[in-house]
Amino acid sequence: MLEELKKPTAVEGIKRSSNLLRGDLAQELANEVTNVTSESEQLLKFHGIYAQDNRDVRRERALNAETLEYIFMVRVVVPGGMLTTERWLALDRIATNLADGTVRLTTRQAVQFHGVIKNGLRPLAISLDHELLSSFAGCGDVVRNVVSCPTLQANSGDPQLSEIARTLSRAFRPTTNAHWEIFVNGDKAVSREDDCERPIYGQTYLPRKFKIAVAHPHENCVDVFAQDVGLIPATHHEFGTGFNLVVGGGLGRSYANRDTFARLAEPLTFVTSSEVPEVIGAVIATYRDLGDRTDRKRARMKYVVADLGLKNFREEVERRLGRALRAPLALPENFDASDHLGWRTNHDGTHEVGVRISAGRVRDDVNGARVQSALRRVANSFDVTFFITPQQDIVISNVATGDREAIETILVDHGVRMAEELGVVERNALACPALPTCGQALAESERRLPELVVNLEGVLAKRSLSRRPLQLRMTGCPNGCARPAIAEVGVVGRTKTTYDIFVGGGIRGDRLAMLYREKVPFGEIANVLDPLFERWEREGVVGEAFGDFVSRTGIS
Ligand code: SRM
Ligand code: SF4
Repeated sequence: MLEELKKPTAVEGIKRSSNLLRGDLAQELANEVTNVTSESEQLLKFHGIYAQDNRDVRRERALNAETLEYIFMVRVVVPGGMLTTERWLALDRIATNLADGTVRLTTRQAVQFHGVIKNGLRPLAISLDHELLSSFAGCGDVVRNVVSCPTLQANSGDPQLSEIARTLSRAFRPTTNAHWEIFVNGDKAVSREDDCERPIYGQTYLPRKFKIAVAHPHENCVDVFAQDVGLIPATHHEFGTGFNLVVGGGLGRSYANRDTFARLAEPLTFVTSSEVPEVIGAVIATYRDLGDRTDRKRARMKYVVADLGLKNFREEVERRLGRALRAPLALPENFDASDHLGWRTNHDGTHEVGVRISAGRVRDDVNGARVQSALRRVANSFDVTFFITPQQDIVISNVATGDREAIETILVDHGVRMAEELGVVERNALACPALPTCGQALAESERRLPELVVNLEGVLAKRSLSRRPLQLRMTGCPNGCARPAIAEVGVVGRTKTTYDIFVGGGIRGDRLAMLYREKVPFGEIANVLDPLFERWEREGVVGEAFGDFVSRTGIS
């Protein structure tokens, strides 16, 4: 029995026999059926593609004995969230021509298309390739989109720092030609014998996904402690500039498996800039060798670090690196988090403006802001750079002084509200996509975020708290894609109509939130939180954030 439990998962077998991520994908993409086999579903993930179905019509179709409405989600890799205007316009066109019309910005600065049909997958990959973009390695058991603070990239004045997301992305991108053969240039599908993969991945890649983020030295907008590996710029008195490297973070949990938990990353070592790829490589190799390939729910690196303990994990990394790691430096004391919204002036005299995108969904609302048209107009008219933020928003950067007013006019004319007009909860609210696309969603998230924001702002307004920022993060299940486990208020789908409420995290991202109430109906969430707001109003010290207050005083 024990032996049986210890067998590698089916996904391990699929990877091993896939011929470096090819499997039967080419044949399946060419056939008439609208979905793919479950084996191909697993391989598609490595190509940045998720097989989904429209859950809004599941029941109706089942009642009519019809097949599911199969659709695909495609996640485009955008290291550091940086996009030229040409690329932005290409993504916008692809959304219109091949997906559901919306561009979905993710909490890891990537872009997702929803509602793509199977026949659209190759045209979509070809369109991306024209812009030197790709969905390859957007998902799957590999290093995912590397996240980096937009300010670090636009404003550090240090080319190594501003390019680090792209440097790391290149360093750990899988090298198999499978994606280009199958999706982009089908004619070359004969060359597979010559193909090879990075030794760090081999034939079975990593046990699961692997996430890297690079923070600003003073702004933790990337949630650096929620990552498998986080880098925080620091200067060593002896070795000069480099990074504190933290390991073992991750936020996903499963209700079905009590042995799963959210965990914050811990400081492992100080590395100089030139050592970064090598040391992260040794960390990944450690995870590749020691990660649990028998249970995908417990296969993330955070469990290796938690099970071994940091000291033993460190020794494993050192063994693979072939030398001792330095001690980490002290973490920054004044770590805060910018939401990047509103105008600011960069060191080089250019300007940038952060624009809030509700739940990262770029589209024109019928009765609201026409943000998609506004961004299209800006991208067509000005020589600027776009950064997607880890808060699902957009920063229009590199704005010349002479263009600032015209850009603001375009935004305002399209009904886009500027930072100072946003509500206190609205401004810092995140939500995952959940229904109708996500197969794992237990409850609504993105679609009900606006209502929840209004409810919470209403309750705060009844008190004298209507000007106090509150960070809200909502997800449709405990996988935690909008990082609710470290939020001031985390609302996590539990059943179709109820949510678990977590409180006490905060914008510094260095504290896990506590479970406050379970199975709360959606309509009662704001009222259930109100007694805590009442105490915050009455007992909080001046300027104390809600999460800090709850963490200091506890919950009951
Ligand atoms: Fe996520 C799975 C969406 C960031 C933890 N995530 C999924 C899937 C692919 C559902 C699935 O497996 O079938 C979701 C696609 C839904 C859809 O319809 O689009 C999904 N995750 C997202 C995005 C789009 C949320 C968003 O609102 O932006 C984010 C895309 C990131 C990207 O561009 O790569 C996203 N996911 C995260 C984060 C936050 C982060 O990385 O900073 C987390 C928590 C951090 C972590 O990894 O621990 C996260 N997603 C998960 C998990 C839990 C993993 C685990 O450790 O168990 C799953 C489930 C899984 O992998 O099986 C998951
Ligand atoms: Fe889906 Fe759950 Fe992630 Fe939301 S948190 S996108 S419901 S997996």
